[in-house]
Amino acid sequence: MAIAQLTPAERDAALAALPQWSLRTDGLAITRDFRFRNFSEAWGFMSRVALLAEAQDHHPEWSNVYNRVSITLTTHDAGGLSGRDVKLAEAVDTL
Ligand code: HBI
Repeated sequence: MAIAQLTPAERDAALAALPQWSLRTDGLAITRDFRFRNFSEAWGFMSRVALLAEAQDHHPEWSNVYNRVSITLTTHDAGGLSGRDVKLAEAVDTL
């Protein structure tokens, strides 16, 4: 399914509302790094994000090292940032 990329203006507005997230240098994704008290808390967070991703049918690119989780959001079907990335980032920020 073709999904529209955010325009630069839309992208900048979205990022302004997501101060914890950073725009990847290529401008095609947003990223955020998390640090938890231990692996168990990190894994619990990832489990909750996984449920959000399934509910939104939009999935992160992510890595976990012990108590750290790095999340990258981009829309493969759009070849860059879309509203789906913003929506999932907003939901992750509520956890
Ligand atoms: N997740 N990040 C991301 N990007 C996509 O394009 C995407 C997805 N999850 C599911 C999904 N697309 C489906 O709509 C397609 O695989 C059919």
